[in-house]
Amino acid sequence: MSTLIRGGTVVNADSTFRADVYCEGGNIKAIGENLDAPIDARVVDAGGGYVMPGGIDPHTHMELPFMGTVASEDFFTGTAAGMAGGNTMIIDFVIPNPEQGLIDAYQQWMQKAGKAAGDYSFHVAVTWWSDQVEKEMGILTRENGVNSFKHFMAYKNAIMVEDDVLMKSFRRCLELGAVPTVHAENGEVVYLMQKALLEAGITGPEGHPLSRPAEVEGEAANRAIAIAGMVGAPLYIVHVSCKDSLDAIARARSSGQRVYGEVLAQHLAVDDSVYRNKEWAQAAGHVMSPPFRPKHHQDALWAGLMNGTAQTTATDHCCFCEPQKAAGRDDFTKIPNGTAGVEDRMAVLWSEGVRKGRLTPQEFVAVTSANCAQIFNIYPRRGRVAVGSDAALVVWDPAGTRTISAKTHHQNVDFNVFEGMEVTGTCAVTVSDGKVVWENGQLDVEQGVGKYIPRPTFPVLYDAVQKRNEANRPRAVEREPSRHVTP
Ligand code: URQ
Ligand code: ZN
Ligand code: ZN
Repeated sequence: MSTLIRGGTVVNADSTFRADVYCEGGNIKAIGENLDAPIDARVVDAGGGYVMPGGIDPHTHMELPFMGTVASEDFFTGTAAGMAGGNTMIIDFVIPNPEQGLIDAYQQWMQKAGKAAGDYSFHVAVTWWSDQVEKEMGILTRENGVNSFKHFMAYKNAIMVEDDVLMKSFRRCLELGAVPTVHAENGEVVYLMQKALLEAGITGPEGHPLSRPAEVEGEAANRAIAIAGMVGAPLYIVHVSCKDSLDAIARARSSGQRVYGEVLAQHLAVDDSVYRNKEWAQAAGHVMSPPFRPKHHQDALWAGLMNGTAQTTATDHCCFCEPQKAAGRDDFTKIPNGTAGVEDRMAVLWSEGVRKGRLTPQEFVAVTSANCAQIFNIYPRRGRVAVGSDAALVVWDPAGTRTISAKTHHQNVDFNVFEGMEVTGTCAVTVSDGKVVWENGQLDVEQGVGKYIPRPTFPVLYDAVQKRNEANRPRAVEREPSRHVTP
């Protein structure tokens, strides 16, 4: 299988140049002007569009069992929908039940992902702590290509972990050369605020954002940053939704602490007015955590992406159809949390980012693909159009337009938070593993051809950090033996 993408302009995070791109056997074999190709090569006319690295969505939850139900998107439909929007890899989450072995859960999720049409990798969540967890984190990094471990500071009485587990697990991540990541919301405070709101008779979706204001996220972000700083481990904060968390990240980064921020496309484009919609299903359809925020937080998030406080964009694609959301008809705390986005992230980032002068095309590549590949150590295999890199590419039509709708999207869910949004900037062609899987508005995908992408650990950086920790380790003061004689 060989594919020649002709007549495009290559855009990487650090360069833009006119060139054809020739792919063979799943890799990029040649990049240059007026390339020839074998007679049987598939020739794609880029039509002057941008040839960019395929998007990497570092935060999805396909088929997630959660809040008494299972997310409606599976690994086949979810990776396919992503490729319709230019996303050629997801990093999903293995989320063990408390007391469930991490390796047992990893095998469960690998089995589910076997149907994927597009490529995938996994963060593994630490939802409890024991010697077994500590041991299995090591096995997963050494044998299964896992280099990131997730910690939920929210969802009390479910998958939330306390500060002691954060400290132990962050230490273990440092030892292993793995990146600890957190869902930063103070789960104890959320739990109390939920109870108070229900007791006050607020049972509708408008209660959801009231139970988890920005302060709840900012406090947890600060706490996770402080613990990671004491351990000397890097930290990646997922779905940063507010200025409070961004400010915490900016403070940490300005002091030289290695903290990364991820921003969801949804939080960049939708604000908290959606929860005041009189139609219950419309308000409930937007219930996700962290919740949509007052508009000024969107400006802060865009500023964070533009000034480098936040490095990646994602979607936290976690879908529940209206009948599933209805579980919380009389109690907002029972509305399964999550929204869709894997198909629309890149168009929203281009339309709201590049077209409105917030991001350059190169910065678009950085925040949709290259930065994620670097943070999770698969660059330049992914995140770059280069000879030797994977043939996971998009041909982007900067002038293309479409209206986002659940009626036309490829995601397996009956709701879309971007409903009715007219975007400029569309994915014209997607190439995955060197094969054209999206062109002329048609998917050409196959169940099970998606590949697991292992992610190596970071030994060099971590060894240096551990040496620095050792040098700075507090030591007991040498004192003269005490002279007083005990009576
Ligand atoms: O918290 C998450 O990331 C998962 C459970 C998806 N749900 C959500 O509301 N973000
Ligand atoms: Zn989360
Ligand atoms: Zn999530």
